[in-house]
Amino acid sequence: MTADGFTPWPADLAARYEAEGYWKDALLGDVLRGDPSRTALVAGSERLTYADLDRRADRTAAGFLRLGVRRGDRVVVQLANSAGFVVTFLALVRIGAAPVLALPAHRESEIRYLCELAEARAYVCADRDGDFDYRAMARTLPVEHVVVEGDAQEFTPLASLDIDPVDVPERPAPSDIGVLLLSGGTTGLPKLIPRTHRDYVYNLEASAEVCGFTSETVYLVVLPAAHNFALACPGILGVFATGGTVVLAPSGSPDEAFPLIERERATVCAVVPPIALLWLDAVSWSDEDLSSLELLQVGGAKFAAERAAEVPKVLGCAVQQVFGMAEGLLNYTRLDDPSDLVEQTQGRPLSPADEVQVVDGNGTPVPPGEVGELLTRGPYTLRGYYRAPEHNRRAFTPDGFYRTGDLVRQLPSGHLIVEGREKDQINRGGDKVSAEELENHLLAHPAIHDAAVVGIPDEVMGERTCAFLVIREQADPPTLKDLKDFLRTRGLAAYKWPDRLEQVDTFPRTPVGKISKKALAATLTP
Ligand code: J2J
Repeated sequence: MTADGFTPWPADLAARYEAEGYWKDALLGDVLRGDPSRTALVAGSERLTYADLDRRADRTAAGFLRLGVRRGDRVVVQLANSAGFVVTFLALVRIGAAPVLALPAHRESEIRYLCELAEARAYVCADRDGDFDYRAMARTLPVEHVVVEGDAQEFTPLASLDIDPVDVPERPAPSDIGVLLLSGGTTGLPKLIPRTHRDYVYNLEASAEVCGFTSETVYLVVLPAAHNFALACPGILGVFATGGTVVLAPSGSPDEAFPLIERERATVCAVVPPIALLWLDAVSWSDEDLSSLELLQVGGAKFAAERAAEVPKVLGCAVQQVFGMAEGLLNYTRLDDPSDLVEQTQGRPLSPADEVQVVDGNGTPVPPGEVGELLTRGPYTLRGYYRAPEHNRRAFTPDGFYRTGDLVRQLPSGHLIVEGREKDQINRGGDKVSAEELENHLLAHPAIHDAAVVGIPDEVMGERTCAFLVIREQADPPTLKDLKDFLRTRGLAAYKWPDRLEQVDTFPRTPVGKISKKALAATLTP
């Protein structure tokens, strides 16, 4: 690991990725490749051409430079799906400062930690999210500069960074960290994923090619733009690199998304399974014209084969399953795959240079077609989390394969079927909850002696979060509402709060004395 917390690829592999053309001298700031006069971005009432967006990015880059943000700095960015997000992202990567992409749902517990871990030079946020005031939180954060999109109060308005462009003093190198993505997490604290300019450019360009993106593509963003899927798989950046149009929606709710599909003639959208299910239902009661839709990408959590088969019939567009991870490896079903592979698998690796192994508990490859843990390395998969040397020793094999914690089997065609998970994480409709992170917060409650968090099956969300609690003697057991209030006060993002509580006297143990979460989960099934 180098001093800046980044684990590089070994020299021989790096040389190979360069020689074979996966890594080019490419920078994230140069992805705006559309015709200058064409529409690049539609956000609320704003419509920006490629020329407009290019200019806005350069101007805001100048504003960040004036603030003192420089190449090699980190800036925590927490913005909703707005033009401000896109402009801020492009401005920062152009000056070589890495955006740390937080989700709008994150709260003080996550944001403070990210600011500290990344030693962020600045924090960029919206003014509010419903009842929640980001500015009030910002007042307590250990950062030099707070930049606010909207009503900035005492802070720097994002709009004030829009100043005359200047020459960038020090352009980033393609091998620099371009962006820091958030990991779904399996540990007590969130982890950051360093993505270099050149590996992320390869990620988005190769994805755009596999997904058939062209200058005619109109891509509707309904997931948070800060999420890897919506940002670069192929996402917003993949659209920019191929000259199409990005349309930002505030959410995946049919009330908001369907009118935008009709008005903008959207051709592609990426969703998580609960949104796909909602859309399959909503078609019957909504009267918008969705006929422009050509492709629905579904990923983030397992999408059932039966529902995948319904998409073309009900929504009139092709479906693509995407099994991706912010850590790197992306699996896509291909546009010309036979329907059984599209419906029943989660796709195959994007790159010919992706290496995958399916292994048993000893790290030995299982026979072809059998279930095991997925390990991977390749030209766009991280070699280490940012500033996390101890965790990295567990999360990677000695030869640099990332242990995904996903249980899969691989078909002779290379397609993967996700069969389960080994990692201690709940996948709540695509939102990832680290059991350990939630348990640590629960253990801070005065009435709670011990806590174990497990996922329970749910038809819509795939899984929901159940917290098993051992209550201290003589303490009053908290209700679910009490606990949610407690976790809100602790500044934990709401999607990580438990959906259900179960009080127990003791936890079942495995033969080696660890809490048996399997046995706990089994107590809930009839
Ligand atoms: C089952 N599990 C899946 C799928 C992800 C595209 C799509 C998704 C993500 C993402 C992403 C799954 N079926 N189709 O970054 O670019 C679970 C796995 C995986 C974890 C990664 C993208 N698609 N998963 O979901 O970093 O457990 O990325 O390891 O949020 O989601 O989560 P995340």
